[in-house]
Amino acid sequence: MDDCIFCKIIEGDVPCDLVYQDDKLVVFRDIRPKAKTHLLLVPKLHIKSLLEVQGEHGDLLSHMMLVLPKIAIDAGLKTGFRTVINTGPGGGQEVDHLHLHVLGGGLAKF
Ligand code: DGP
Repeated sequence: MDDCIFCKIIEGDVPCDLVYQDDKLVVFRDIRPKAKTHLLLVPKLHIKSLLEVQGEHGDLLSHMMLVLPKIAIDAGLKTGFRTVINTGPGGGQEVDHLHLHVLGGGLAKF
């Protein structure tokens, strides 16, 4: 997607603080962190949001969930972390490329 900032990051056209990548996803630090540690786990495949997820994406979503705790632990979040997926305008999604926020350190309860 030409106008997608996360696709540009995945392509290497926009710099990021990369934490992890494999053939299916990238993880980098959020440019506007909401916690001491704030990572974005982003599939390389451009899926707009959870509203566009199809059955064919099952393996990818499963991979994201399986990689997530390993990434969080490697980032120092050994006692736990928060995951957030904003979806659509009603969910406060700003970047229209599916991504999972991983937050830890200094979190308020909600
Ligand atoms: P969301 O509201 O769930 O769509 O969150 C999008 C997040 O993406 C937001 O916390 C800020 C972050 N973000 C936006 N543009 C960039 C960027 O160019 N680089 C990085 N690292 N993060 C970005």
